[in-house]
Amino acid sequence: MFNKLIRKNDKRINIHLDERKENAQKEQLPSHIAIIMDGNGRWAKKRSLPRIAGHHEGMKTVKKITRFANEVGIDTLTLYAFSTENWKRPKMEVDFLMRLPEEFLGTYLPDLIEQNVQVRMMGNHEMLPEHTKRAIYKAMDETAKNDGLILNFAMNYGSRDEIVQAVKRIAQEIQQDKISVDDITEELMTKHLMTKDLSEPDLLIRTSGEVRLSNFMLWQLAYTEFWFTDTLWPDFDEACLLEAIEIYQKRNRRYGGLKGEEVN
Ligand code: V07
Repeated sequence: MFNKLIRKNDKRINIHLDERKENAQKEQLPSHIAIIMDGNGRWAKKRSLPRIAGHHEGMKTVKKITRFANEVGIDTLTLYAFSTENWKRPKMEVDFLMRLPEEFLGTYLPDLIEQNVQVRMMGNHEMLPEHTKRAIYKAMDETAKNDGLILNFAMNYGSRDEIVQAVKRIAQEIQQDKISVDDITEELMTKHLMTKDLSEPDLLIRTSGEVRLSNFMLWQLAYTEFWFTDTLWPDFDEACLLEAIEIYQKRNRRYGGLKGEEVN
């Protein structure tokens, strides 16, 4: 009787994080997780702090979650760090955000190298300040040969912008007689997106209670599982990521072999 009770508790919430991690690793993990890191401003407001304090705290969460995702055995982590719409924010806030990659990499690049993480970036790089680009390119360069977790930052990224750019390139190739209209397929489109070297996300997480895609990876998320949480990004931790992974695995078990056939 007593034994039974313990086992029941074990099964539910009281399992230690390490044990939950090991259990998750016994099943199929999401290979690529994409995260919309929302709620930094609200986190700061709740504490009567300026918004930038929330962004700074959010940066620490990036470090924590990157390390943990790598430990669990996730292959790719894509993080929405700066959208094409974020330029509309007050200049002071934009300037602060554009300093975060330098601060993050200044502090953590040696750790990332040690953890065998490969840093990448997707988005329209040209419009980023020189100092921001310099820091990120250096990190990409120094981690290019690493074959652990791919840490892919979406910086000045917008999905419609990405799709328009892909269509323009394809149109140019037709104009130059390199390909014909009949060569345009889903596969060709995929090869012209900024994610051409990455798998599609298996799991999308958005924090802070917003239930929108906000122009993030519209093409790539066609078959992705979505998980939304009210937790604000600076409060997001290892247990939250594990919860998302566990829910993903539970859904996968339910679909059984029907993945891709669930419609109709
Ligand atoms: C940013 C912290 C996380 C919450 C979301 C907004 C604020 C890490 C980076 C970063 C980007 C590129 C890179 C290394 C680190 C970052 C921005 C904002 C613009 F190579 N956090 N973080 N970049 N926030």
